Amino acid sequence: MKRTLENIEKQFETFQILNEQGEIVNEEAMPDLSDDDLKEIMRRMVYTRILDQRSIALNRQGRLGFYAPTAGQEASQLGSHYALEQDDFILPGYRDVPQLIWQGLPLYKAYLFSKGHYIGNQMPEEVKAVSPQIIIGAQITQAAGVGLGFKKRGEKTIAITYTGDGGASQGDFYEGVNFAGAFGAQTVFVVQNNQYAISVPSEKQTAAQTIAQKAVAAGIEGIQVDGMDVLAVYAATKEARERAINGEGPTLIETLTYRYGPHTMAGDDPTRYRTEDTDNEWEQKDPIVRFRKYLESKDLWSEEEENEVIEKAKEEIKAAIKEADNTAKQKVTDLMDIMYEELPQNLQEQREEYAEKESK
Ligand SMILES: Cc1ncc(C[n+]2csc(CCOP(=O)(O)OP(=O)(O)O)c2C)c(N)n1
Repeated sequence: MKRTLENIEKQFETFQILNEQGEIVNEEAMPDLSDDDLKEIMRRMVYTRILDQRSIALNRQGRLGFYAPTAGQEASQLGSHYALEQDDFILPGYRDVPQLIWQGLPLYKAYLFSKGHYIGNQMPEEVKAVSPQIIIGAQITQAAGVGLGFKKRGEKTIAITYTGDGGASQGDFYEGVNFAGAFGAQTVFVVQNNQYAISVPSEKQTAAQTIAQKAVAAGIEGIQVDGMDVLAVYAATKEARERAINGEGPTLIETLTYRYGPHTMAGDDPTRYRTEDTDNEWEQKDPIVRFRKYLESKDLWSEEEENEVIEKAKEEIKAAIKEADNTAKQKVTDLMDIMYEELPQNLQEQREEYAEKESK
């Protein structure tokens, strides 16, 4: 029995294409991406790093509400998202706002979500996604269902869901991957293993050496990827997507990554559970630094281009927070109206009362 487990664990080696020095170390796995694609991926990662820095500052100024920092996870988030097609459907967690932005969610709406405004939870029709899930793991079972729906309708689209190592410790995770495997759902499960569920390290959450190997018990394919390597994350997701739409079943992708900042801006202090050495070790693996080195070696990137992205991000962020600030405050009657198509009698009476108060 011990040998069986050891044999399984040995097979889950970390998939990498671009090493920390920005060199291609796995030529045959290199995805087919044009120079324009490579540059676009870099633009998105740089933009997202700025978005994170500005969002943290806006939160500290009291202009945003709930915010979960993303720096360090750009390759996991945006490499996987870049492998999607227009109609693929995202079921994100609270840290996955960047994927929603690149899926087409207007930034001011992301900011309204942060402020707890109902408009921030209303996805525009063309944005194939639900709003970020706060209940850990709940999106995993939903993604299995959405992926099964696509299969039943014969659509060549997938559902992709994101969670963390903590999410992979929840019962919903096991139900979701098992169900998806049993029914051949067109779903890709991405677990961004950023090493901690708030303060609990992943090794305290599971005896398994990898999260990827949990695919084995569900009878689906699983892969552990260097989550700081945007090319590896892209290639793994692309392949998982192809397999899903070709009737070859769902895939579990574990990306090894790190969040540089606190868990959220609501008072978490990472110095209480992480050492500076660990932080430094992970910062050496930075996804943007290594991708920049790679692009520069191919003469595809310059400081000037990077500064252009930074300026554009800053301007768009400024406009978005202004628009969010200028959005009318939500009222009690708004909440009633968005919850019900037809109000029950007792709420109808209350609605009238509130409408009266709100009109003053
Ligand atoms: C069902 C449930 N239990 C507990 C919580 C409180 N909680 C919020 S975030 C979190 C940790 C999640 O960690 P992980 O899935 O690794 O994601 P990360 O925050 O690292 O991205 C917990 C336990 C919750 N939101 N939902």
